[in-house]
Amino acid sequence: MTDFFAGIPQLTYQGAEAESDFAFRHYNPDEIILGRRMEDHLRFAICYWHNFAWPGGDPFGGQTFLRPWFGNTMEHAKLKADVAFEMFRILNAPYFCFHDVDMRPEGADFAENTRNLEEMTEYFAAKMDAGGPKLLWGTANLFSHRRFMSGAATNPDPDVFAFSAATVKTCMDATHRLGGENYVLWGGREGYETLLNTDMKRELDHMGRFLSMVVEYKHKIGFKGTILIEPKPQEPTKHQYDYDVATVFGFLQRFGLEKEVKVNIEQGHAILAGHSFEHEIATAAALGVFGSIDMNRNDYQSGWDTDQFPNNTPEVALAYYEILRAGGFTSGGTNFDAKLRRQSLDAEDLILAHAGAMDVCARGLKAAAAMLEDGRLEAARGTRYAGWDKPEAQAMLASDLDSITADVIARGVDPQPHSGKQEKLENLVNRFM
Ligand code: XUL
Ligand code: CO
Repeated sequence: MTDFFAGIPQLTYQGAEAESDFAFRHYNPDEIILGRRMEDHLRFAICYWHNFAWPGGDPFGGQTFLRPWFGNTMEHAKLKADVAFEMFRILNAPYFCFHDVDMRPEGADFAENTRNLEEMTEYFAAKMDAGGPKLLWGTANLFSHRRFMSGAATNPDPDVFAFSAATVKTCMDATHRLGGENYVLWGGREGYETLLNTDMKRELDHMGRFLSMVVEYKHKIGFKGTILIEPKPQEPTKHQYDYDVATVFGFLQRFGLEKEVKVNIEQGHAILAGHSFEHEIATAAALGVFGSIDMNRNDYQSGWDTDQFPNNTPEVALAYYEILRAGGFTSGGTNFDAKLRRQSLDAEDLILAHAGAMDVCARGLKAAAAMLEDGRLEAARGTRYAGWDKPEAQAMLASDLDSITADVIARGVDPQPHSGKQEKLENLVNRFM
């Protein structure tokens, strides 16, 4: 036990009228929603990086957080893990997620990185065996170290491709060892700053080959989890190749990987791409590649990836509505890829940020489930497309332009517009919030 969270109790569900700050008001893991426990619907994961590795910097200033585990030794890494697993327990979190660099000290070379990662993986495994949470996903940080400044798989230097591929192998091994249910690739610096120095065709080919190698390795080691790509349109590079869900799907199809790889959709990244979160989720569901979510929002005015905890129930409800319509999570879950604001210095801030976020998600899920059970939204959608249920409409899809034209003339087809009923539907949705 460390004393970092001294005095903070383990959080339990105490209902909306709870007095204490340290309580769940809406997140009730055992409550049954649409026949499934709330915990099994939401599948919350706590991220290692923003909570335990990020020092509180912004573009104008460095570290604001003073944490006893900041430092680049194995002792620091183990203290960090001790505190992290205490936080997982306080929050009753079923899952966590990590990058290699979050959990291990940086070594002098690849071999030392690997030794450090392997030792920390065993340290984590022991904590997980002793009742800790499960691993939702692992990933490699191929964007912070200066060697990755011009990309990883898309780097002009083949040695960086090699270093990146070898690093991903070790991270997949660690994820497999810890029973991870997914493995994520966010293309941190897979993109470019200027076309003047960039061979885009070559970079895209390399990125496709890299991903194919990841899938081949997954099968080789018998990893049963899902490989996920996390789209993002820009930041850090000006043009990120995995722009959004539709772009990633086109890329997967080009390399024949659309049945092997799914997407991890982050709310803030959707916003940066000019989409809503629910648009990205619905796109992935329609294309058969919906995997998991990073539930962290951006500031709507700043235009940056601010990684804030969710605090807007209606927004979250519309996202879970699309997830429920798609059948809910399978291997995926709700990862809070969210960080405190840099003035939130206290240990309790870490706990309260997650408690609030988990409650907001629980409220959103309950509203989404109620809308589905009510059925009026789906009925209105059904009515709008009812013409397509007729056999002649289905037959038209199997015919051709000549036959359709003949039919339009023969029947004197003269379509009359119908109201889309948007405001009526928005009013209906608001009754569930
Ligand atoms: C970056 C981001 C990452 C990925 C994992 O914007 O979201 O933290 O989730 O590398
Ligand atoms: Co993310």
